[in-house]
Amino acid sequence: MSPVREVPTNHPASRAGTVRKKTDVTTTVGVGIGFALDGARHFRMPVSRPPRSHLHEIEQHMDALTPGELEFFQENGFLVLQQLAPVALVERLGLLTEELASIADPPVEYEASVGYPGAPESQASPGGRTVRRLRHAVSRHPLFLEWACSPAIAQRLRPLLGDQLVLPLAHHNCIMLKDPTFSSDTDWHQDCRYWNYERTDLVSVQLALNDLTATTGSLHFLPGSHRIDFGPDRLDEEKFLRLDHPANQELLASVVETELAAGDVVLFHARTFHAASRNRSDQPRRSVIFTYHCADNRPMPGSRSAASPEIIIPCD
Ligand SMILES: O=C(O)CCC(=O)C(=O)O
Repeated sequence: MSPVREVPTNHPASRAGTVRKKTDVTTTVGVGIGFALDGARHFRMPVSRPPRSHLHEIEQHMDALTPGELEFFQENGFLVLQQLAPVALVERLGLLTEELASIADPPVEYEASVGYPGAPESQASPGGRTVRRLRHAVSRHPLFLEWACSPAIAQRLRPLLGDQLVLPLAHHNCIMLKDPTFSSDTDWHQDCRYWNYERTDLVSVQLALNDLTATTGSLHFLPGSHRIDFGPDRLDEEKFLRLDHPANQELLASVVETELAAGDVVLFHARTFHAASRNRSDQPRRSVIFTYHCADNRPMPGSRSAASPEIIIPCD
């Protein structure tokens, strides 16, 4: 198992991400500077507006979770934080997202690849090249890295996960697009179903870049499901929660639908069952999502979770 180099509290690399590579070589990446994680892959970064730091704005939002918020998350496995991201940052990420969506450099995930309800049947069908996720968000523009490593997020995750946070690049790390014409419903699932860590304790942070509503596509959660052990019979062969299983009925009846405005964030545990509805509006729906774990919760060697570098979040 590879050792993690700890970034001490008050390390001068504060406000910078530190990349943990498979080779155990740890390098510091200045936030605000474009970089390629993989020498073979160079994303076309939008150049119409120069990178501009929003850290001073993010720092104004550095409060930790309140005891009530902490208790809510521990009990329910998700938590909405309204207006966590500064308006200027959200607007800029939104503009970047539109540019990046129009470029749609790989790696991307197409609606047609997931085969979820509502998705085009194949890439040859009408709408078949509709992109659902722009993967590797942090490599597409440094502002996504800046947000992902920001104290606004870290301060809130430390009480949930531990002090030394790590941002895996293998999972989430994507801009989620939901097209008004071609989009899909995501059935009930746990994000940890195909992730491989010593423990399933990861927390994801999804930032709404515009409104995520019942019309544009809302996120639904099954409260407390992160604390339940689900036998394999309660899941289908793709590990979605079975809607027809008697043991799932009470939980399914407890569904909570969230609606997010631009700048709102939802935190959710990797074991929390969640689902999302398709976009039935005439506007694109945009969000960005990252996941985090504690440095002592390592990806399993040889797994997809261990196949990409990870970024050590600087301690404040
Ligand atoms: O549509 C969303 O915002 C979330 C979808 C989701 O849960 C997933 O793709 O894993």
